Amino acid sequence: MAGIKGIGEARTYDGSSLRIGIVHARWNTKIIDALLQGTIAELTNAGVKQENIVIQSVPGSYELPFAVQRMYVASQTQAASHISRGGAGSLISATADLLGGSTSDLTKLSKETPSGKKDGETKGSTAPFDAIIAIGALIKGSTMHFEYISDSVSHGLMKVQLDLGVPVIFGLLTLLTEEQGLERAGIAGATEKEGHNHGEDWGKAAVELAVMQGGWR
Ligand code: DLZ
Repeated sequence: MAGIKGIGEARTYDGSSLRIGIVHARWNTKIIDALLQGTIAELTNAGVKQENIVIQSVPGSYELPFAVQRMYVASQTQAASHISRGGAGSLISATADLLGGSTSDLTKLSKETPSGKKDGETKGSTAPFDAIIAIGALIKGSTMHFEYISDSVSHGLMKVQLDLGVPVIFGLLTLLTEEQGLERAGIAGATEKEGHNHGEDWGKAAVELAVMQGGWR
């Protein structure tokens, strides 16, 4: 019998014209790396082109809402300046500038594509993101940090998506133990129980929301 959890039978959505951002925390790297892999696998499975997946890392989950906000605004600014200048700029440096960091942390999975998308063409590297996925793993410790960070990040991500009008996928695991995280990242935990990689659900949710959003515009 199928489990009761998960996103259920999802329709298949074509992600081939989408541009998706991923912002992930670096705390609890083993869990994060597996979640990231699952997310990317599902995005590419849905047809999102590798060059249209842009990944940014931040130190911890607390930084996620700000980074998501900056990343989206940078992509909008980049798109606008591309239109006014009539040439391709670099979203990578625009985002890094807005985040106050260097470009070295901003991973681009492939080469830039030509911008100025027409119907049916590949989306270019200067288009605004259609959805952004925020990924983090918070593990409860002996102080109150877990409660404060979980609460503020959840509210922050909701606020960002409603303020900016772009889907932000909630990829924050709020865990009581590391083992819970390993299971939810699809890695065998201490009990050797294979879990389900929640990153796959987040990839699917991003494509679904991004495609739906196209219809609402
Ligand atoms: C400080 C902290 C702690 C204790 N635990 C975690 C965690 O389990 N997962 C996570 O993503 N981040 C953690 N952090 C770091 C905070 O999110 C944040 O990066 C710092 O407080 C700096 O703002």
